Amino acid sequence: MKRLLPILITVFAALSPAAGQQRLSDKELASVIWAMGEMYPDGFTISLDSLRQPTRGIAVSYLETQNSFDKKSIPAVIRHARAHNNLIGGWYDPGEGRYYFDSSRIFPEDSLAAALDFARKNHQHTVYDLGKGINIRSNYEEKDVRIILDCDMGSSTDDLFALMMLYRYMDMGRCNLIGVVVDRMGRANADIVDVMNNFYGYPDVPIGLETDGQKDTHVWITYHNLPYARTTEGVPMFKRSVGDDGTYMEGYKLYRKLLSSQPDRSVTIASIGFVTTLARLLESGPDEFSPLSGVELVRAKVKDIYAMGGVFGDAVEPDYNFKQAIDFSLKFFNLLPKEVDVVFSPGEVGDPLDYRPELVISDMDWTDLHPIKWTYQFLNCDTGQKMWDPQAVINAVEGDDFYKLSPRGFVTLTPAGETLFKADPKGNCRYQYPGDKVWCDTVLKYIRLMAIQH
Ligand SMILES: [Ca+2]
Repeated sequence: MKRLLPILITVFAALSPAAGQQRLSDKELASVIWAMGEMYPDGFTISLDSLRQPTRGIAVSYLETQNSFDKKSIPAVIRHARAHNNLIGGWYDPGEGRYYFDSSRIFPEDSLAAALDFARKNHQHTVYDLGKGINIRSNYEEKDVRIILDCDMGSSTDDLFALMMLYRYMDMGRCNLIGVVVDRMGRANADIVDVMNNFYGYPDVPIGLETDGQKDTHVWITYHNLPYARTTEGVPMFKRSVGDDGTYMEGYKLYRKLLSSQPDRSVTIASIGFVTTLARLLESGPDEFSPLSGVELVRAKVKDIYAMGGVFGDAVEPDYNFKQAIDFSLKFFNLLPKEVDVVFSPGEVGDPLDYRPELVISDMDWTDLHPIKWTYQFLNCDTGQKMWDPQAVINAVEGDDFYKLSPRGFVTLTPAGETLFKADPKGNCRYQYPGDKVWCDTVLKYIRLMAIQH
C-alpha cells in the first residue's frame, strides 16, 4: 500500500475533472502513464485528450513506439501519440516479463479487417477489442489457407455462423474459400448458401449439392424458406446468383473439379455436416476433371480435414453426425488415406458456447435485411443451438495452437457410430479438448465480433 498510495494520488489527480480542463505537461503525463502501468497490471488504454480510458473500439499499436518498456521511453511514446491519435496503451507481455507502452490508434468495433490490416503494416501480432476485452491475432505471418466447406446447411444454425466466419476471414485476407459443398439433400439448402455468398460479397464461390446422400435426415430449424423470403411489397429480400432455373453441380463432382485444379497437398476441408459427399468423392473414379480415383485425388491434394464430430475420452457413445448417415460414414473412415490429417471437433467443445438468439439479433442491429437475422427473427432458434460448427472452421484458419489438441492417433468408426481413438505417434488423427471458461468466453466473443462486422 505504501508504494501504491503515491501512484493512486498521481493518477486520480491527473484524471480529476479539473485536470481535464488543463493540458498536463509531458513530464506530468509521463508520471501518469507510468502510474497507470502500475495500477493496471493487465493493460490499459488512455486518451491524452480526455484522460479517460475508451471503452469501445479496436486498439492497435504503432510500429514506431514498440519496444518502449521502461520509464525513460515514455516521453517518446507521448510525443508520438500527440502527433498521431492521442492514445497510449500499456500491456504486459508475460513471455518477456515486461510492461510495454505504445502509441495507439482505435478503429471502430465493426472495422476489424481495417484494424488487422493496420496491425500487419505496423508489424503487430495482435489487436485488442476494448469492449469485449479480447485480443485478436493479426496473423502477421499470413498463411495461404485454401478451404472447401462441406456443410449440412438447412437444419442447425451453426452452419450459418461457420460460413459467416469464413467470409469474414476472407475479408481479413486470412483464407480463400474455394467452394462450398452442401451434403444435406434439397435444392433449398444450396440456395441458402447462394444467399449467404451474395450477402457477404462473395457471389462467385462455387456451390455443389448432394443429390444421392442420406435421406430423411432430421431438421432442427426449418430455415429452408430463407432464400425465397420477400418484403411486404413482394420483392425478394435476398440476392442470389443461381436463379430458380439454374442448377448446382453434383457435390462430389465439384470436389473433383476443385481438387484437380489445386496444388498438391494444399487443400483444407472443413466438414461440418455429414460425410456423405466425402464418401462419394472417395468412391469416385476417373472423370473429365481428373484421371485419378477419388482416393488418389484426396491423397494428392488434401492437406487436412477439420471435422465437426466424434465422441472421445472415457465416454463411448455414438456421434450424432456420423450416426445419422452411418453407411456413408463407415465408407469415409475406411477409404480416407492415412496421409490426410484429421482434427475432430467433438460436440462438447462447442457445448458451452451459447450464442443466445436475442444476442444474435442485437449484434446484427446494423441492418434490417440479414439472412441469419431473418432466421432468428422468424423461426424459433431457442432450441439448444450451440456454436459447434464454427470450431472446425476457426481451427482450420487460426491453426492448431488456437486449440488444445489430443496426441496423435488413429480413429475408427463402429457400425453403431462410435469413434474409437487409439493413440499412436504416427496416427493421422487428433481431436480438440474442451476449453476452460475463459477460453469459451473469448471464442464466443470472437464469433460475436465477426457478426457485427459490415
Ligand atoms: Ca452442421
